[in-house]
Amino acid sequence: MTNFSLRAGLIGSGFIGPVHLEALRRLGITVTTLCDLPDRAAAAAARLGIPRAVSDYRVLVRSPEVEVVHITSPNRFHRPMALAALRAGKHVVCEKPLALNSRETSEIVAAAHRAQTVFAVNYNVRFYPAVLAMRDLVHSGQLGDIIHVNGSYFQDWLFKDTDYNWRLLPREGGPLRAVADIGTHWMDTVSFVLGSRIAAVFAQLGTHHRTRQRPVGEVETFSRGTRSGKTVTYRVRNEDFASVLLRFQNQAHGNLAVSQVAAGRKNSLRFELYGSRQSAAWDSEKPETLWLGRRDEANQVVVRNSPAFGDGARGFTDYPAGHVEGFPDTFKMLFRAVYARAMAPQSKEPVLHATPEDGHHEVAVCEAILRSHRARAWATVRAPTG
Ligand code: SOE
Repeated sequence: MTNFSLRAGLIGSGFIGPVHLEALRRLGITVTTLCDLPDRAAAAAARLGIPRAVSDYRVLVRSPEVEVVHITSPNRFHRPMALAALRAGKHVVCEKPLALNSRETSEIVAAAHRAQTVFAVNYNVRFYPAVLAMRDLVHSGQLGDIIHVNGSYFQDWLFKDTDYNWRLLPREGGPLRAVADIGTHWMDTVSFVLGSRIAAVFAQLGTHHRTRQRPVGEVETFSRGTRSGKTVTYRVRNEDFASVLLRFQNQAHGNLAVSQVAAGRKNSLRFELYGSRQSAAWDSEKPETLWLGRRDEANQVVVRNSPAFGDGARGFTDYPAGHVEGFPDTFKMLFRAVYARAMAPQSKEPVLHATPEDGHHEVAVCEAILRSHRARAWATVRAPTG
């Protein structure tokens, strides 16, 4: 195991902050400082066993005890926090989507170039061994040319009109919700696997609950309860579900369905690649297996670390086959790659984590999706495509 001497600071202790913390601890990385709102920082730090609590992110990013800043706050804070961390010369791991719009994300891209530190957008799905294996199947030509891609990202934690979280408010999360929150995971993952970004989209957005009940007080992602039990009715201004047709730069065609009101689907990201030689499919709720489809031979379901799984995930799995690796392990693998890069900046290892440019591109795709929905027409993604 690598001995990482770099220390982390964590901004945000909601649903995803503790996931970062746990993965960092599994890697032996010390988290010295937690930043959260003044009324929760000290209690959250005590609960999570983090020695120092602050309520001003500028204090955290300037701290000499923090070399890597993890931003796990609501989306609207990503820009100022990322820019402050970069100005302080820190490495950054920022939650997705990178910021509220492509004007903000392009500022982050420019600042990251100036800072020359490591900056990762936390698209963790890239680091499932099966996703890395799929990528290898594509790049080695085993699937042939990719003709089309099909898939979905479905959840049900916003199924009821009483389900509530900051993501439902455009000023906190941005103009799109389901697409930005989970659709971008799918789009980033598939672009990563194909080695090709999304060039154009045709989208239709839908809102099942036109009004919802907002609790008085805050509610964390995936949690059910409200603190006071009291609610107020409010009008919903972003989508519960979406259907998107996609054209990738390599001309592959895609169709994606996104929903946060799909009863029974807890956190299911699924994609199927149909190539000119064979097909491959994966579902994040069955993370350890890949389906391989053939026209003239038997199809296969292959298990991680078995021969037919291939070599694509080498270095990114720690346990033998049958010892399931899943969601928390993807964070561990992503952070291991980030901290290794930060400690060896001259390394020639390929960069597998999402870069600021990738994060910028995903936000530009979201903007194209909104334009397409409004115009009822194909929309081109307006972002540098490098
Ligand atoms: C909520 O929809 C959420 O926590 C996302 O924000 C995460 O990125 C995803 O991994 C699980 O669902």
